Amino acid sequence: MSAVFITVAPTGAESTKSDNPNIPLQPDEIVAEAIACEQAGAAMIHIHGRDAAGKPTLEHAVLSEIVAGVQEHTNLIVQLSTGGSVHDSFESRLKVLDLEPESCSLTCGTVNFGHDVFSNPLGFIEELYQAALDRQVLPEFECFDFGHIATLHRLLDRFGAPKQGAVHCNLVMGVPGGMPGDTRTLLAAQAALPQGSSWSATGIGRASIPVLLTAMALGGNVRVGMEDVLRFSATELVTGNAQLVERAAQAAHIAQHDLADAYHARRRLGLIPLASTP
Ligand code: KMH
Ligand code: ZN
Repeated sequence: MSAVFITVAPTGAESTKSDNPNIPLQPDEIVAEAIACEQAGAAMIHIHGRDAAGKPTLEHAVLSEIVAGVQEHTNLIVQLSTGGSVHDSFESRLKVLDLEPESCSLTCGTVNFGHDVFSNPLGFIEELYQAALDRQVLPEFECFDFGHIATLHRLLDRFGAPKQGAVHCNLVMGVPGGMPGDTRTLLAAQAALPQGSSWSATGIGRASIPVLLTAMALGGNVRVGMEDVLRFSATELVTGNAQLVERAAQAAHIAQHDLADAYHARRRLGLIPLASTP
């Protein structure tokens, strides 16, 4: 059986407790969700920070507190968001890399984001990628649209693949303004990725189920979590991130894939050198 891994994105930068009271915002809440999600089958966590009032922040003190808690209590691969919120400056997003996480998100282009714009001009993408390479932080290339995949090809042509690991991409589908989250779009997007790359897919809101099922049918990895979806069904709110991880683990089981834990996901992503295999 082939193995797939699950990333959980528990918080994001957009939703509030009034959207869903179960969303974890404070460091202790995020760490508790991380523990539950690892037990439910997650291998990686994509982290955003919030301040005491619940507003998105890239403050290093907040991010460090979350990372320290996750690392103390879980073995999850830690990925820090460099996307932040649509209001964050390029400078503060770049500075996230000074925390030298194991992985970072790196969005490969600008996209309309509802009525906002998530801005990622080429110069910024290149700077972020070079900083990640310098610090040996493994980027996860976030592609919200087909043009982002074209930019990823250009980035790799110009600067090469990460030396410390795989080219790992996440297809983010169903953002209002990005590519739709349906079967035929996922098939086409996955086929357009650089050959041999590792990939996962994320469906936003109503796209979460079609994207999850299509990714599993293709043997791809998935990202799920309350950053991306707050309703479990038309009539139920998500009760916690572990509920979404459990559903993704069930889908993997039905599709007859093994679940890669954090250790095996690290091996797949080249985060553990083969020479150190026990
Ligand atoms: N919050 C979005 C504007 C990322 O984490 O890298 C950007 C985002 C992507 O969530
Ligand atoms: Zn994010």
